[in-house]
Amino acid sequence: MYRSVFGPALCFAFAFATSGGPTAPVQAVLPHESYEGQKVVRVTPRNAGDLMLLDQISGDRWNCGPVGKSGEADFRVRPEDLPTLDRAGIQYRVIIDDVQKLIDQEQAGMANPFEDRAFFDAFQNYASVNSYIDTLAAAYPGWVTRISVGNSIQSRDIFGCRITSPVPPLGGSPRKPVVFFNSCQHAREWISVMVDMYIATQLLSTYSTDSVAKQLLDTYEFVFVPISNPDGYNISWTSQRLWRKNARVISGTVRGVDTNRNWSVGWGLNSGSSGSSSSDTYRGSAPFSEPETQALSNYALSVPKLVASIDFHSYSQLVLRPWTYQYTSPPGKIAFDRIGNAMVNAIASKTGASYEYGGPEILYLASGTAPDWFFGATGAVALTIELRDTGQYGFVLPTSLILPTCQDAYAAATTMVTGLCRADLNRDNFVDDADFVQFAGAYDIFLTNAGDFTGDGQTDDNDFVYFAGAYDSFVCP
Ligand code: 0X9
Ligand code: ZN
Repeated sequence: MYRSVFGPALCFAFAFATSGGPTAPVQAVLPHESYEGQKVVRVTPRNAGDLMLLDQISGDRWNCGPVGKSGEADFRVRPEDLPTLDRAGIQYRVIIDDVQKLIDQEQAGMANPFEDRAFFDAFQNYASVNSYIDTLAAAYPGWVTRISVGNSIQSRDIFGCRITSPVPPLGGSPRKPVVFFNSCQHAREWISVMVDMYIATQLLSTYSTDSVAKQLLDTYEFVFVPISNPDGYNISWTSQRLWRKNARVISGTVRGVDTNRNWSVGWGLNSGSSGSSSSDTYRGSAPFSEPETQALSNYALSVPKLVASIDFHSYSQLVLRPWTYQYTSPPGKIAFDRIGNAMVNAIASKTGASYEYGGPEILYLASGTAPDWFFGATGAVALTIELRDTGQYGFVLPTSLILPTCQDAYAAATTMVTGLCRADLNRDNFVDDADFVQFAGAYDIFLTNAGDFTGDGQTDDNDFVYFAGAYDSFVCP
């Protein structure tokens, strides 16, 4: 029986749901891969030549881009490749000595009898997360609605849920403004799935005791898509633990597209992606060539007013603002900075973990990413969060770090949304006359949703009431 954070009803429902839960009848598409003896090395490439050599030798950079944070990059390599690095004079540090050993430890933990184990004590596969959504919906009828945003290449459901409290939206609006949290575009980043479900769970289970959760669920609707790349996730669970991309077949074999290089804003620009299907950052044949990115973006566009989103990844402990495809500052950078810095401070005071906030200069350029599209195409405040750790375990995080990492993410997510300061339309951190001018402009056009605070897709009298209230407070939180 599972121990449950919700009490006996949900505990029963979850145990039941996982005992014979739905499993997609899709066979494994790739041969099993062993990583025995393979290492992850942290290097400081001196130039493009070093990077090319490392890419050639490794074929698996654990943080995928042209330049690593502080000039560093992590690569998975075979032990027999180390002398080549030595000969080339490339300095490196072994940060993981045997990748397969870590994976074996992870598997051993999973194989233990699940007695008295709660959902967040172990990583969960596609079927378990799928059941968990039903469990949440059953435990909180009227608060949680199961959704499907579409299907993957191999026809797996890209499921999720919408969560809000029964408190009605402002001004008779049919729907509250929406916050969108999606995870696991990258298959091997298992912790991101747990984090997505934890935020949903925590908002619901603390609503009656925590004023922040209450305020958030009363004001917004939250949309969670925990597994944005279900085919890749299945590959990572069944045959190749370190698979990153989706399951796109190219020239007869599953090569995969990096869905986080397939979005239309910035697609293919500035060497922040690859045109080669063998690359881990392959951008696909065209923007939105992949059903997964089509489904997510269409869902986001169907929402009358999207206000914020987080795309969860691992690892490196970073909070990243747009743009990811270019170094040029985004409009409203000052508001991003206020929110991002508040988020890393909130994480530090909640769990003690140290995250860094910044733009592409603290990681690398990545073009065609989800957050650049969310920000560029919908205007929502959009961030990437790279979860734990900083390289000791990388993608193969021990189960003991699931809950602490979930707590990092909950602190970050709630701080982001409470800090939105939506009436600060020009995003200069003050709700003042300049915003009023902008609001009045939107109000005149009426149909634009630029000044839509109620979430009904238009700027009208109800929004004016909201704006007037915010105007009194003047400074953003
Ligand atoms: O490369 C990615 O897609 C993300 N990193 S990961 O290691 N999880 O693959 C980061 C993309 C977002 N941001 C920037 N590069 N600025
Ligand atoms: Zn990622």
